Amino acid sequence: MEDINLLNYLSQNNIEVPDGISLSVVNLPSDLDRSLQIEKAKQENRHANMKFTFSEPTYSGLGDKFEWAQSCIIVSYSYLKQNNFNLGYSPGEGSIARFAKEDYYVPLKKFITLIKEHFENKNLRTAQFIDNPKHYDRLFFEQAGLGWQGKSTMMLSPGKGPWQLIGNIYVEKKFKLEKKNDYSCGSCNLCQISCPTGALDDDYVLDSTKCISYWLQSPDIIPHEMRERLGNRFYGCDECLISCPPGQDRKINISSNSSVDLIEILNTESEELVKKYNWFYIPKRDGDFLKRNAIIALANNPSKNSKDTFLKLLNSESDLIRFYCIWALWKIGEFYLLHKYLDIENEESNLVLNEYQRLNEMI
Ligand code: B12
Ligand code: SF4
Ligand code: SF4
Repeated sequence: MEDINLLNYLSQNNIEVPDGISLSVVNLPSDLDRSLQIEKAKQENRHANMKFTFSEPTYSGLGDKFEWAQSCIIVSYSYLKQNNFNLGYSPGEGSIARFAKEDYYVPLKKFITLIKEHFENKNLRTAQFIDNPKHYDRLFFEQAGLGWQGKSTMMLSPGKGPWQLIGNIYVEKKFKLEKKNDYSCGSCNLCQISCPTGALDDDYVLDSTKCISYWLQSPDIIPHEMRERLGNRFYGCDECLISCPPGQDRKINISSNSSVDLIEILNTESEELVKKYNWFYIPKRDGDFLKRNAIIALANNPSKNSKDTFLKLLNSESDLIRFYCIWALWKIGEFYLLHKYLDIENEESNLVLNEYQRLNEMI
């Protein structure tokens, strides 16, 4: 029987493609393998010790994972059309990158599950991967004709730009392939110029040790120079996406409420924060790391109540919170208050004491 086009197949089987979802397919075996590049990023420590796909590059980067799989369907969800840009922040406001404003993986998972159930009902094998450490999700995107990998390392599509999340499902069925267009960034380098930290200085390569998005989800101590560069970002970073021309056909709304109240976050219990932002990647599922992000963001974009908030948090039981509050008070020029408010004599944490001494020597 002749292979059928994927979209026609879905339509014949009454599977409707929801708004925002794009999909295409590659037939397998593909000979596609990104293991070496992922391993290289690891060797050069550009992976910043992250686990994810770096744990086992020879598997995560491999296209031909299953001998039974005849194709892989690549599904992308374009999340920005339900969103607005927010270019202006008031004092005390933090930002959340657009991909995390809500759990945009839900529509992607729902559609991929629908496809999975369809094939399984026909006794055909499937394997799905959505933001899974065992699969490099960008692997087939270009080959499937959905777009291209940009200098920001983001997968881009005409009209949608980088504002899309990607999932993959391997299936035991072949499809007719679509014509593939030859896209590229050309001489554009706006993402590289826009990146606040130089993390994209080499074309098509990201240095995660310099990436704000990485630091906001890292359990490690954020270096001083990086803390300032985080600006008012509370989770994620969008600079290399906002600057990308293929994704510019979007509504701009300067006064949209796509920001968070940082003091409100700092007044919320850490456990509550983990529940509230349950789709975020939070190290050790410990909400203190979200508070850390909020302290840094508030120090970089202070409001009139910031000082009192930081002073109150000096009584926190968490070393991490006291540690970052010391820096925050230094950043907003109120370090001298620590002599009065921080119980240095009885401070047991070396982390806190070292930070205090280090900043004390700097003023
Ligand atoms: C680890 C990870 C991160 C890390 C590292 C990101 C990175 N670029 O590797 C951090 C925390 C920094 C991160 C940040 C973000 N992430 Co992330 N992340 C992942 C994850 C889990 C693994 C990525 C991975 O394997 N990287 C390994 C490195 C080596 O791959 P790479 O950077 O793509 O490098 C390739 C190129 O350098 C290429 N290459 C080398 N030389 C050359 C030369 C040429 C000419 C070309 C064309 C290519 C090329 O080879 C490498 C391998 O293919 C995936 C989910 C998954 N399971 O795949 C999501 C994923 C990549 N993230 C995603 C998103 C949305 C983001 C953010 C936008 C979130 C935000 N707003 O803050 C940022 C974007 C930062 C950026 N510019 O990439 C999406 C991206 C979707 C898309 N349109 O591409 C993914 C696919 C999740 C998903 N399922 O949708 N992320
Ligand atoms: S997410 Fe931010 S810090 Fe990371 S590469 Fe993009 S612009 Fe640079
Ligand atoms: S900003 Fe320009 S160079 Fe960077 S990914 Fe987008 S099109 Fe490519």
